[in-house]
Amino acid sequence: MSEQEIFQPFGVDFDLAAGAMEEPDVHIVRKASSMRGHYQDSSALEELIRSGDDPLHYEVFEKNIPEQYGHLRIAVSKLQPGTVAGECFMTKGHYHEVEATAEIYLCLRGEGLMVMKTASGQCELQRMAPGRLVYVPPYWAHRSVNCGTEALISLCIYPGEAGHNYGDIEKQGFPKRVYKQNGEVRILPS
Ligand code: M6P
Ligand code: ZN
Repeated sequence: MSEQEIFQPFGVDFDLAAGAMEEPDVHIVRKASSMRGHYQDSSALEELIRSGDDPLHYEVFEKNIPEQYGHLRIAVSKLQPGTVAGECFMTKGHYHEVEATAEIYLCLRGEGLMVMKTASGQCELQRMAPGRLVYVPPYWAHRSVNCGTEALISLCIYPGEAGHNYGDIEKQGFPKRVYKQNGEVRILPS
């Protein structure tokens, strides 16, 4: 490999208390209307989109790192608190296109759950809280859910070649859903 083709080292600053990546290169915004098909109660989601003027759901801040084998992608995910007919706000969730790739989520702020499933029907949940890291192994689809009252913010690191595969999730979702009623978190079916 010639000197020109070698990717140059760089540093990224984080405000760990705020859970913010300084100077991200990419800012992805998902509003409530991006979540159609994902919540149990689709009319409650439509109502939120209408009455709440399509509120912000979650954001992803990333550095420009090649989506290639050997690299590591760096992202911060920031998921707003709230519920849709009692179901906690969540990300869409995805498998990796290259299924045999893992991901780590280091939670910086908020409280939540990482819901994970395999194509063969296993489903596991892991608690997310500041200072706790969740390891998402290869082959597990993953979705984060905000069970708290402030934004759920995590630093995510995954292989450059991993990619995102939403196919089966848009049709089938995950086997378990997370609700919050009168301040109490419930996972259904229990
Ligand atoms: C994490 C990373 C991102 C991903 C984001 C949102 O920050 O895994 O690559 O885009 O979560 O998740 P989703 O793509 O499922 O909406
Ligand atoms: Zn992922």
